[in-house]
Amino acid sequence: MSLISRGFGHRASAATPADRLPPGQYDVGDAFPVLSAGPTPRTPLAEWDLTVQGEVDGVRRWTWDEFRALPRESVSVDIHCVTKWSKFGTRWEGVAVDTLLADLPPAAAFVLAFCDGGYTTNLPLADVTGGRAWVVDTYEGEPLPPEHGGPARLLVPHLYFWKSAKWLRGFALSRVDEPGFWETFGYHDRGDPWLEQRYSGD
Ligand SMILES: Nc1nc2c(c(=O)[nH]1)N[C@H]1C(S)=C(S)[C@@H](COP(=O)(O)O)O[C@H]1N2
Ligand SMILES: [Mo]
Repeated sequence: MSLISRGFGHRASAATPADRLPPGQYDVGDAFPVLSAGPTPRTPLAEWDLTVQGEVDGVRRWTWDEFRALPRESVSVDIHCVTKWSKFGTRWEGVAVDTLLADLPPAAAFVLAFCDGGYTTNLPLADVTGGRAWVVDTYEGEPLPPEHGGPARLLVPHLYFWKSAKWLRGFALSRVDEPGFWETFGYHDRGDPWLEQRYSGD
């Protein structure tokens, strides 16, 4: 039960913060907390690449310049961290995951996102396709800062923010769902903030 009646928010506009805050979350306002399980990696762009591998024919690979030349999208989205902060209207630019996974054989149902530094997170293919996930390199019009995942991170705003892997280096496609870093430590396999899927069993 919320202390603010849902009706109150409807006076000003159709989409108010009261409507946009998933259960158990609070609005962090202008702050943008940094949550990293380890040190911030600093891979030079000349050594950076993004790959799609696993159950695909060969490996798809983009250098930084090739990645930057792909069709780009701008998105403004709300993000929700499992530690209960939410941030409204964050603006990002990057490449839709649909673009990276276009024309793949449809055998694989899951992806494991992998990163510099060793972090991983698992997602159903359906959660990173259909215009719902991006690999972003720009935040609020500026290059994505290293502490927030620069040069490039995954952005999957409809799931808790631990699924938005920082320092992304690629996707491993698989027929089987293999838990990533936090999922191995008891976080929920999918992490839908509207269903409060914080921990395994929620
Ligand atoms: N590579 C990597 N990605 C990561 C993490 C991490 O520790 N390493 N932390 C995750 C968690 S738990 C959250 S809440 C968000 C935090 O992103 P931010 O630091 O930009 O707020 O990144 C996610 N992606
Ligand atoms: Mo998190």
